[in-house]
Amino acid sequence: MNDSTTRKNSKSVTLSEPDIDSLADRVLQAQDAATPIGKLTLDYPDMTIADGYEVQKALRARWVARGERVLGFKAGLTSRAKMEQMGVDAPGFGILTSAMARPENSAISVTDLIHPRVEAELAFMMKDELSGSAVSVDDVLAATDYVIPALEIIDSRFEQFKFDLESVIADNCSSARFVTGGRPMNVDQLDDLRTLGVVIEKNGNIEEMAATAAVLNHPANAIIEIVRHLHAHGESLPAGSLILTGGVTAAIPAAAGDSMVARYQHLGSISVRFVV
Ligand code: OOG
Ligand code: MG
Repeated sequence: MNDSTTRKNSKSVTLSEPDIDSLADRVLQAQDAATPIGKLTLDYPDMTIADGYEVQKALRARWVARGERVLGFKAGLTSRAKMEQMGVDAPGFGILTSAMARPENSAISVTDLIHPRVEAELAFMMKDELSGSAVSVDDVLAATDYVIPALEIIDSRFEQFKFDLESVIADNCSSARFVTGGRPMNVDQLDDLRTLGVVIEKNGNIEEMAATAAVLNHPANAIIEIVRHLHAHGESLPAGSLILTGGVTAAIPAAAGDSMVARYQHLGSISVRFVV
């Protein structure tokens, strides 16, 4: 199939501007109507990763035009459990906006979502800007204001939650809602950001558990990847950004009536419940 001679160059944009705009409209419409669509590569089989990011950029422009503020960024598909669950082999990046943020302990309506799933992630709040292609874990930690538990509620716009990397990137990596909570801590208050245990309960039963090293061996590596990604697009990671570094386990489906709690070693717990 895609061997090295036939593999499309993922770095080049191949779609026309009208196609990019119409795909962004298609994804936005699916999101707003909570109605799933086929993955974009069904219609555009030659679409590249770079095309996916162009569609994401057009989607972002539409969100901003209707008043959403960009609060930060998300890395997705950063743990082996997530990659295996979704059948992809590389991380993807997206943006976080004010329309996705929900308070801790809040009731999340499933009526305006298609097939929500919950992920437990370590989130970072940045106090300094990061830029360039050679950022280290120490640079990330020095630029971090605090880390805090997060739950991300993802919701693919694609039928049966099935996609490829090109399509999911165009869909802003399935972003839908997110919650931060528990106990924020400075990184120097924690021995090692790789060895924090996380246990996720659904309706009182433990469903998944992991340590934070599940994310690229160190969740700061997800931020390094985001900074590299931004750098490749001529951007930097601004101070004040919130970053979700990616689910530490496979995502857990949620329906009205479900409650989810993630318990983080040293960082407290965070919960959401789902309603119609
Ligand atoms: C893509 C987004 C994955 C994560 O934390 O890994 C993600 C998906 O699985 O739908 O947000
Ligand atoms: Mg996520």
